[in-house]
Amino acid sequence: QTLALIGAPTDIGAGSRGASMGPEALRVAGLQAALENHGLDVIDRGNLHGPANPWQPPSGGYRHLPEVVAWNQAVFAAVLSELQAGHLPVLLGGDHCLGLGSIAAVARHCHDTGKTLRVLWLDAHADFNTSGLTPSGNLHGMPVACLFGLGPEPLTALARLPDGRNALTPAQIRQIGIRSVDAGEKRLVREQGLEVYDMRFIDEVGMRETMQRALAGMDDATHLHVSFDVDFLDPELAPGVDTTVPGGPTYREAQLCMEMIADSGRLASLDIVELNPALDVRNKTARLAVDLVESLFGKSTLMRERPGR
Ligand code: DIR
Ligand code: MN
Ligand code: MN
Ligand code: MN
Repeated sequence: QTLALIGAPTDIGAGSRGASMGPEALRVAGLQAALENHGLDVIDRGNLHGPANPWQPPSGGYRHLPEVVAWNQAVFAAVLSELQAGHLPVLLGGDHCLGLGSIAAVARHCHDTGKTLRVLWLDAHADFNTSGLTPSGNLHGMPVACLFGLGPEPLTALARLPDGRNALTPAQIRQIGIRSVDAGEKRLVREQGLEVYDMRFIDEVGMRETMQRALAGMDDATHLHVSFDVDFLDPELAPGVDTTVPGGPTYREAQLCMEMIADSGRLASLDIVELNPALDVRNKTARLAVDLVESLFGKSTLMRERPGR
């Protein structure tokens, strides 16, 4: 398996500056060497380019929409080209607005190759706002809605498949670790029937049962995409993010989550987003992200049998 690291150094969709330094912080934390030590082939494609952050207030409900579109077009092209080359793309964000371009490319590839897409959205937030619902105008709070066709035309167009369907339907995504959903966003999540394993759910049934449910029903034709917003993690462990929300998964819960995804054997693309080195402490959040991504690619304490699928 060959992994392709794609840096997207921007904070264009976020509410604070700094996620633009995410790709470099992950490199400094040794992402490539960690994965290579684990026997994977890793190519670092360097960074994509896009417009600078003009740091303007929202207009028409969206902040920096033209710039967000440009960055997502670049991400879409880069991710699709790695998939077409048979590589496993790893998007190094950048803020989570880029999940739109990344998953739109994955959905396009699945459409072209007859695969079934399953997305795991690891996040403190549902990222399901629209221009009418958003309290901030920040597009990093809207990528899931855009993938469902709810959003500004240039972004929903990027996420539209050649047959006219949207990139994602509610049945294809599972959200895990959610603990901050805005008032209007809550109603839309309910209305659209999103499958959300929020922190209350994880408290009640545990991470093991949560992941068994989130990963259920996959088969050989499944392309599993993980969109890992680093604010998924408890902020005591991972302070280097823009919007910390207390009460996230512990270190052990996060490890189990990643290990169970690895055991599924289906992981085929990944986003690592929202890491903000300007808010981090001696790069510890980046190092934790690298540690967890190693588990996501199969690192485990012992030589274990992979559970039957
Ligand atoms: C909030 C914060 N729900 C918003 N969102 C995110 O502005 O839409 N923070 N995604 O990471
Ligand atoms: Mn190759
Ligand atoms: Mn997010
Ligand atoms: Mn988040």
